[in-house]
Amino acid sequence: MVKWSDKERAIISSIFASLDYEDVGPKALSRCLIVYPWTQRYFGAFGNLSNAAAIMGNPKIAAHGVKVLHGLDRALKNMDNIVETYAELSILHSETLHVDPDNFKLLADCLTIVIAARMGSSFTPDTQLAFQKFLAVVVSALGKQYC
Ligand code: HEG
Repeated sequence: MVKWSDKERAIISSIFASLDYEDVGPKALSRCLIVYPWTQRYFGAFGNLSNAAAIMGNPKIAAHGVKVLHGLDRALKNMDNIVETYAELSILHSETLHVDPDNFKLLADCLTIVIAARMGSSFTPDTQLAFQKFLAVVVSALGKQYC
């Protein structure tokens, strides 16, 4: 089981406490769809994704970005039990949505970049360590029900 130090817990809580879901969620998801265009295949029913501007201005993508970030709240509230917390979401992505689990890491990296850009110099190496550890556990948990 993953161990979290008090410092890591404090850093992760403080990132989420000041998180602007409506800004960061859409930016992270649209960045993922632009930088890794093959991830667009899962969003065929979301309307116009024909270029970067269309993706960034697509309201369905924006709403889904916010939804994904709120999905991370569950991990935040259950940091000592992330695998079980995400069991159902993992099954959904695997068996219903057929999302290649490699894509979880790509979205996590986009989220790190968007948050780092917003936080600027306060995104210290210690902050990055804690946040990427958190996302690595999320990515691993979302991939757990694939086998
Ligand atoms: Mg997923 C649905 C969270 C990565 C594609 N995703 C959802 C939902 C949540 C969620 C909470 C709604 C579930 C429901 O309706 O019950 N997703 C989530 C997280 C992460 C992630 C936390 C990783 C950090 N998702 C992800 C990636 C892709 C993807 C990488 C594809 C590249 N998700 C996807 C699709 C849906 C969801 C296609 C269904 C969207 C819809 O039809 O409304």
